[in-house]
Amino acid sequence: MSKINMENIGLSQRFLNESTLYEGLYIGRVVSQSKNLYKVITEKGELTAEVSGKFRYAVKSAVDFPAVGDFVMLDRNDDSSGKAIIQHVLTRKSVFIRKAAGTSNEEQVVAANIDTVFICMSLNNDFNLRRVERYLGIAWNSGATPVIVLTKADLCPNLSEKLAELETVALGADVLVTSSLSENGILPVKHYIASGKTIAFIGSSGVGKSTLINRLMGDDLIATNGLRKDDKGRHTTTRREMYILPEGGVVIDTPGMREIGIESADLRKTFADIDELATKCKYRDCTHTKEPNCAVQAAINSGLLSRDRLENYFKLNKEARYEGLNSRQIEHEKLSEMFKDVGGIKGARKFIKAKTKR
Ligand SMILES: Nc1nc2c(ncn2[C@@H]2O[C@H](COP(=O)(O)OP(=O)(O)O)[C@@H](O)[C@H]2O)c(=O)[nH]1
Ligand SMILES: [Mg+2]
Ligand SMILES: [Zn+2]
Repeated sequence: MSKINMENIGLSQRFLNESTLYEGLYIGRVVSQSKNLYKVITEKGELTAEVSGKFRYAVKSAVDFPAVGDFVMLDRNDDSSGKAIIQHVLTRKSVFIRKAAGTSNEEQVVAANIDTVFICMSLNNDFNLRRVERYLGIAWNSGATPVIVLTKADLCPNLSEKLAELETVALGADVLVTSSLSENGILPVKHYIASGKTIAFIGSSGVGKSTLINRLMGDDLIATNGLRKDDKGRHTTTRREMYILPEGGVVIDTPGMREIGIESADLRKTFADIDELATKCKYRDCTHTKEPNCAVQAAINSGLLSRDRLENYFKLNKEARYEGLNSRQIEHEKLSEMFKDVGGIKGARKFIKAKTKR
């Protein structure tokens, strides 16, 4: 008899169909990852797994490795006689990818196969419209539906003011106001929970993601115990985890992201208002900086659009511009950008030589 209702945790016909390609293997869903070890849930329960040597050899980039939320094919569905081996990752229906901002170009899968992304932001000190725009850009691109979840409403004296500000950036996304201090405070979130559905909680550290999930679980599970309510194994070293909700469906908690870089983003949805304004600019290729009869600048002057929002739009577009280039090209682009004042990379080499001679 199966212990776990796999449909409840998101196993749909689409994944089942794909799994039939792999005869003799078992399907499971990754619930946590710690270095090379994965916790995977199968219909028999939870097991520990690692990827096969062949898999490791074949992967082209970090995002190809299994991540939390992935459906994988395993050589067994119970690890009582040793770790299971992950042979394949099934095609993701959605994926939230982050890139460490500024530093390397390494991309990282935050969560896979999610239906809804809760972009969490607290109503006190974390409240930042520019950050919402950044998260929305990535979320729209992930294939999941973003929802803005405002937390700690109990700490906010000017809610209507904050909501009015948020309205100028949320555009197509729902906005929920929550507080984890009371049962009523988390009601808005419950509408999004359903059997078979996966919700990922994204947002800065300290905004109350884990607290909210604990509330939904009806228990203080996080930071003490993982998926299971029994006393086997504490997942203190794992970085993010998936939880099965008592009411059905699953949620994925993620660690706080201090900075989140945009690799590929769907900025058309995030900044649909600016794109709409741009259609009214005199010049088709208007950069909305100093051209005459620029509808975007006009909107700023009339107070319809905030200057900060436009600046963030420029900034995110510039980051996302690297999309589609390989890492060497990206480095080249970045260096050219960095050294454009000293005559590009060639100039930069001379410049650096001259500097080090001194
Ligand atoms: N006042 C208030 N504090 C909260 C609320 N939710 C979480 N906190 C507190 O905020 C801090 C960070 O919460 P945590 O869930 O760990 O945040 P995470 O890093 O996003 O997972 C903790 O001290 C919580 O007790 C809330 O709704 N109201
Ligand atoms: Mg947390
Ligand atoms: Zn313009």
